[in-house]
Amino acid sequence: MVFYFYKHHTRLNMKIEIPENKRNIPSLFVCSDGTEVTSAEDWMNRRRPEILEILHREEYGRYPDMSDVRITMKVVAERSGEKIMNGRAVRKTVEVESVRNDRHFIFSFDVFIPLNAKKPVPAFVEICNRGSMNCDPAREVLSTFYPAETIISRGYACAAFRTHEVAPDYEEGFQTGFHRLFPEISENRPADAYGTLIIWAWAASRVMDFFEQEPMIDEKKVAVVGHSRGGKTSLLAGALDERFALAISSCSGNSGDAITRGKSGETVGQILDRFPYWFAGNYKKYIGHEDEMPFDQHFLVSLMAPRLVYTSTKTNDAWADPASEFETLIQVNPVYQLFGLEGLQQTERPLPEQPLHEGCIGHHHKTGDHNMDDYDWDQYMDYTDRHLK
Ligand code: GTR
Repeated sequence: MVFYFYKHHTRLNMKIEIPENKRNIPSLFVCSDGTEVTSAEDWMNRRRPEILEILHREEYGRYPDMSDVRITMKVVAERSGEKIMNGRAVRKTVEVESVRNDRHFIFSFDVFIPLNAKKPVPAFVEICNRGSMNCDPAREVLSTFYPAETIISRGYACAAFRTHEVAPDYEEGFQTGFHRLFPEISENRPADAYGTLIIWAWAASRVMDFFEQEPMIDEKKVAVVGHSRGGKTSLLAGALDERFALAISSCSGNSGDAITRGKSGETVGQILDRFPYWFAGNYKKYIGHEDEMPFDQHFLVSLMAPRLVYTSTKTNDAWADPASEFETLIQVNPVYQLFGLEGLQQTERPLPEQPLHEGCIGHHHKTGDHNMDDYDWDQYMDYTDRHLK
């Protein structure tokens, strides 16, 4: 289907190309009252909030009412000098404390900011869902999962937080970390109560709060990055917090960047069998009934428009399913066209090692296994150099 309409507020007589719907996924463009979205304003004012609501209710859950939570943030340590990245960066350790009645919880993150910058720099927030050695603030252990030295030398600031400090990544009845603040919800969880992924996304927003206060970081140019369960979280963080200019998701697959209907590899049943606590209870309704979901994962990625989104996959990651991951981008592409923007530069899936960097939707597919490594990071930074610098 191709339809044309004229938008006064953007540059062009836009052509919106709706891709073939081979997997029978719900339309991004038809609102719940049956009317069609015809402009970028309509998307932002009507359809986007509906999509967000569906994802909260059916898949990821909602944030609790946080109006009685007092959140304070402080820099508890600041170091620079030869021992911190050979004198190239300052390291700030930030503690975020949340207090509700007599309950509180703290998590921390470390920020590196290049010292030679003449003006505020763009920045990355890494959601570190792996062991702390993958984002070691002391930089004793270096990992390509978070190449902070390279990020600094390319003129960016970066921060990483450890998901397990925010909310545990195992089933423990929602008792520790963030969950400590809301015992009444842990005891009697509504079917649309927050899962763990959305709480990790909340933590990414707290890092953004710090960036807004930090004079040497340009908070308008921040990318949130994550891999696998962290990649599901980075898309969710970008969807929920429009302060992020870019969301980068590595190998996020099921319940992340891959269309669920017709997907190979991991299913909704399999993810919920191992990680039920990542999601709202309502998601269980769709085990074995994926065709009845009033959404699919293109809903999640579409929420980034008109901001930037980048996904990457690996040839051997059959569990995540690269073809279904790319299908999501094809389906989201027309949302960018609605804004008069180029989404995907091509709708054929690229060969491995042929990154797509031109449009607002970036993507690469690399030879290898389920991982986020230095090749991926080089691509992410090439893309941000081009679109954010
Ligand atoms: C897997 C899970 C995937 C992905 C992965 C990871 O076991 O089934 O959805 O999140 O973990 O985070 O590495």
